[in-house]
Amino acid sequence: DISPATATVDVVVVGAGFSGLYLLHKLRQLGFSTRVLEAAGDVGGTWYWNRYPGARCDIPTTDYTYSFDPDLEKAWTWSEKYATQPEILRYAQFVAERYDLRRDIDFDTRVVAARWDDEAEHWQVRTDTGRDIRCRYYVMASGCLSLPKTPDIPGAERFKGEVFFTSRWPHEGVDFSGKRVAVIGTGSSGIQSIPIMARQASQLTVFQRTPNFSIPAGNGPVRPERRAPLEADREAYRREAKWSRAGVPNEQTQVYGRYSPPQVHRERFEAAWQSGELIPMLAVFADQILFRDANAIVAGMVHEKIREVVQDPQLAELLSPRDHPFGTKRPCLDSGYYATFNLPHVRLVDLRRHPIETITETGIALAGETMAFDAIVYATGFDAMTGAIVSVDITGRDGITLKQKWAHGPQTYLGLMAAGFPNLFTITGPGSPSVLSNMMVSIEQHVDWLADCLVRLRADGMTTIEPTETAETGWVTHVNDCAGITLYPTADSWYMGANVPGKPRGFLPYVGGVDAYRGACDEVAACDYLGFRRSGAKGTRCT
Ligand code: NA7
Repeated sequence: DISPATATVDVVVVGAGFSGLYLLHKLRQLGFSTRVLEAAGDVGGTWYWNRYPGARCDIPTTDYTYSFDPDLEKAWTWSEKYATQPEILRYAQFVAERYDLRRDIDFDTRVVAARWDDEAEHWQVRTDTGRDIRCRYYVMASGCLSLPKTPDIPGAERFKGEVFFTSRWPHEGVDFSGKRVAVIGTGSSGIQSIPIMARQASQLTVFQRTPNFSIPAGNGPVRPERRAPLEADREAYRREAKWSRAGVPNEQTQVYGRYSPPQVHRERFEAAWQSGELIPMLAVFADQILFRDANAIVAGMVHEKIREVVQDPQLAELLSPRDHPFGTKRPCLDSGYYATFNLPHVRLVDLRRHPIETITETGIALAGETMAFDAIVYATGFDAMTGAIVSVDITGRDGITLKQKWAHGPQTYLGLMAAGFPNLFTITGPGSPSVLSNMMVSIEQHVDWLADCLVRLRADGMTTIEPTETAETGWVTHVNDCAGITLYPTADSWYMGANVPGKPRGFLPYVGGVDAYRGACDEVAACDYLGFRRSGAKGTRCT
């Protein structure tokens, strides 16, 4: 059932974000014919789609950058501590041009299905353009936060005014001047965009289901103390990042919140707060993600900060997260978020107390109150980590789909491969550190590991690779055990799949750290691909 015009390549990669771009560059250098298929009209992935006002990275630009080519690093200078979406997109385009990547990318091409042919040992990949493609290795580099969640709010389709999704923002022409605007959702996208929309709109109403922790980004030029270690020894800095907990060099503290005095609490918290960075805030104390009492010290001090900014104490309380420990949902970085609620034309609606009854043709109806709006903005998040992967109909050996296999939660070995799906790789897949880390470091680690793996297969005359069920079960158990000793599973977060109705509950990324994870992946490769079955003309090898 494949069209006669089918092309055949060594590797098909889905997605031309930072994973797909680096993978294409690397595989090309190694002599693998590679085709990248991308649904968008150009490169950039997340940064192509998420163009909402105020969209920025939440990892500093000193770290959210490729490190694989020192000359590339020299050729690009970021303008700020946290880059804006347009600048990050320009960087992706710069990389694509520098390595002449676009000629091997099919844009406006969505992969709809992929089927493993066990006899021919290849994947048949079907796209929505009618052009199909055949490959030996098939890589999902489709991003962790790329499939928007459909707004599960009654009446959403009835609204006649303007509708926007932060995750699918129009390329130009949005102006809220003089308009009554509703924003639903207070995750990172809402928190970044609300202060800017408030500057334009005549009325801004924020519909909050769960308050989130947010830290002032303190954006501006890169601080000298952040630039110094990088400039002194770039290579050493990058090496440290690769072997750090979260992909950004940071002190690994031994200070326990529960065993240290209030003065130490205050000093350490203030230092992290002033850094305006997530990773120091997540590491104020060694035990903050393990024990509620230690976590409450950090959470309590953030609550204080909110009260210092928000003039109305009741409003400050509504904006203060009480339902989840600090860090169990990804905290946000903001520029003036809490202060926005002091403005007279900005209103907060607490959906826990006043749920939406329905969206109407002209606005939003709560019990006892109907509000009229010119525009509704959905900042309602994504089907994270697994959504984009299983949205493609991927059929492995024996006709089982990945969606079926993952019906009760994703099963992977190292977040890289799944038993029953030979030669299918997931970049930053579930069961790898991915969203708990600096994505750039995790992307490079996966791409490098995968490239080495393909080189080894080629050198050994092997044509297939697949994890054993035992290795996969062991890894899944380890991922769950690690999450189980932390507070993460107590939150209704997208890390837990809890934001998508019907999605199985389970901790999706690997919490053991970028350093431990890299060590495990390296060791697996060094031990002759421990836990994998490989086969080729000369037979099968299973270690
Ligand atoms: P998030 O962080 O998933 O935030 C989505 C927000 O939308 C969150 O406040 C949700 O409340 C809210 N939401 C979702 N569905 C609804 C409905 N049906 N009704 C009301 N409110 C709703 O997505 P973002 O795009 O902001 O950020 C994703 C990541 O991108 C972020 O963590 C950074 O890493 C970058 P909830 O908390 O589920 O109650």
